[in-house]
Amino acid sequence: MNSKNKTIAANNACLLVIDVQLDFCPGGALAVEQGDLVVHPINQLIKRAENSVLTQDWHPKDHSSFASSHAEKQPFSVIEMPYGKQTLWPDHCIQNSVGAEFHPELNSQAAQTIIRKGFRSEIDSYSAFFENDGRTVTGLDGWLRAKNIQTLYLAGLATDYCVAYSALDAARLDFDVHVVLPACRAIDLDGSLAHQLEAMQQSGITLLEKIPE
Ligand code: VGL
Ligand code: ZN
Repeated sequence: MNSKNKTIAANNACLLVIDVQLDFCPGGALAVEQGDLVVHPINQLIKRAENSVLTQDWHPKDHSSFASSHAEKQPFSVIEMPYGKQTLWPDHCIQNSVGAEFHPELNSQAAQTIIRKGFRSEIDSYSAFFENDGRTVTGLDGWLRAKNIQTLYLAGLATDYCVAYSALDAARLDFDVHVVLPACRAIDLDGSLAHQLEAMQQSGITLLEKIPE
C-alpha cells in the first residue's frame, strides 16, 4: 500500500474547513475566542490535501436562529422549534455581509467546493451534511461519494457546534472521521465543548492533538 493512502494527501481523503468566517473571528458578531488562530494551520492542511471543501454559514437577515427574529428573546437562550431545541444567536453571517466572508488570509481559492448552509430562514444548519431538522441535505454527502472519498479531516469553527455536528453526521454516514483540534476553536456554551468532545469520541471519531503530516 502506498504510504499516501492513509494521509490527508490521499485521493480518497478530503479536508472539510468549517465556517472560517469573519463573524466567528475576534471582532466579529459571534466571535470565537482565538478563532483567527485556525487560519494558518488550516492553510497548511489545504496545501497538503488532495481534496478540500469549505463551508460557509449563510443566513438571510431574518433567520430564525437569530434572537432578533423573536420578540423578547436574548442571544444564547434556547427555544423550541418544530424540529427541536434551537439556541438563539446574535445576528451573524448574513448573506453578502463582510462578516460572512472567509477570513482574508484563508487560502479559500485552493478549495474545490463551497457548501453554503443555514440559508433557509425557518431552519438552522450547524452540520455541513444535514440541516438542524436532521433530514434536509446540503448535498455534501453526494459530492463526497461521487468522488469516492472515505476519510475526512475536519477543522474550523466552532469545535462544539458546526465542527462537531458535521463530524457526528459524517461518522453516522460511515466516513472515517478525524477532527484536527489545533485547527479548531470552540464557543463553549454551558459545557458544550466537553459534551461534544465526549460525543465525538463515543462515535469513533479520532480527535487529533497535532496537525497531521
Ligand atoms: C455556528 C452557531 C451558529 C458555527 C454557526 O459555525 O459553529 N455556531 N452558527
Ligand atoms: Zn449560524
